[in-house]
Amino acid sequence: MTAISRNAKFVRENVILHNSFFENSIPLIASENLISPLQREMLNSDFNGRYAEGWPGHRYYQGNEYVDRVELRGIELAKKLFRCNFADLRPISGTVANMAVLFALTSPGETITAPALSDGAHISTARFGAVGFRGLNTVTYPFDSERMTLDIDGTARVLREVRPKVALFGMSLFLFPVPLRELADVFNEVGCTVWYDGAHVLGLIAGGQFQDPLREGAHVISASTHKTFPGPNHGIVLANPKDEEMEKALMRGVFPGVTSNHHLHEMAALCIALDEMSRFGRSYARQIVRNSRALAESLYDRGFGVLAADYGFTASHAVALNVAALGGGSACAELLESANIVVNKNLLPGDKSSQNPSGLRLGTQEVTHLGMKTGDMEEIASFFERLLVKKEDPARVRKDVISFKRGFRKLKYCYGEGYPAYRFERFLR
Ligand code: DSN
Repeated sequence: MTAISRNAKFVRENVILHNSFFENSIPLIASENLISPLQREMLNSDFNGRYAEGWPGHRYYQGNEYVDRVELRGIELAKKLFRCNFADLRPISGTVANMAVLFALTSPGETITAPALSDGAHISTARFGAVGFRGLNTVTYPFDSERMTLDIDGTARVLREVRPKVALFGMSLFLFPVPLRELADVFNEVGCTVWYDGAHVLGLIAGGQFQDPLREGAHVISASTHKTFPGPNHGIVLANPKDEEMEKALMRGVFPGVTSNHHLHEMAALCIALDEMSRFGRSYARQIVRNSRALAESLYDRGFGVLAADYGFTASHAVALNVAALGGGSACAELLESANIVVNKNLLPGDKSSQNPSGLRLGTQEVTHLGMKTGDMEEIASFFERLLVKKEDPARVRKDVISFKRGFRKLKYCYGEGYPAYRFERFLR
């Protein structure tokens, strides 16, 4: 048998080191998560190497009998879980889902309305992101940075002034629901299609612990499927289309608009995730929100500048900290990483530099997936205090982080509960 090359060994060793780093770390990036053992099986299957362009039953390739069965079942699961008439499991990421919606619902040269990047919107809403790629202009909504949500009157004014064909909502720093209900009359008056980027909060929506956009005025949700929704790295479009034309446009937007093949192994894993969330989603999402509130409170009690303090800190998986006085987002994130706590620096309203913003964004969806409860958030907050406020030696804090994390290496809220979350399966010696 041919021996494994040095390059191949190098790659594998570094992937194993990465696994081990996360096994010994506290993961608090608000856009990440772990997947269940059954989903891993799907990722490892022959679906990985196959093509299935088109809609199930109307493919351009042979060999898709079982792929079609799986995808059709997944579409049904998604429609049931999110109570909608249309689901497309083919977008290969959240940004690709966004591009598909743009392709379907807009034409170059038009103007859409969207939240501003500096207020926590996703890069695909920016001129240098997918919106610009589609050749669109954007008018942004005013933001209430005390409440960390859209300024309702200002947003209504923008909608009335611009009268966009498409109004986009949804954030990457997503602390509170979008005031869709409050704006519903304006949507009707303007006649716009309401599009909700639900990537960050998809698992909370599935678990009934956040807002329910499709019941509150949104026509379309685009999302990635690996944040609070603990599925594979993939995307999804969900909708109650206004008419058949819109449904067809959404389908065409995904294929042939912005995808060719749709990564069938991920699609199969997504089907499992949809089923798992219909069983475990409610308790998982409930615990995520409890944990983020507990984390925010513990950090606030230790003197941290937790945003939206007068408004309950958060109603989602995310917590935002202003750490400008502690050296800024960049320096604080690096210091935390040196003690095996993984977060990201984040723009806060008013920030200009994305390289050195004043914020940190934290998310509790992954630690919750590993079984942490509100009491464990106290422990995490104390690590933050020791590092960032008391300036304790990161090596000492790191030792305690590793020992704390030993109790949280197994998955919860999925089939095969208790499965080792960081298991690396070697096929070759
Ligand atoms: N950039 C991701 C995030 O961290 O929010 C979303 O795509």
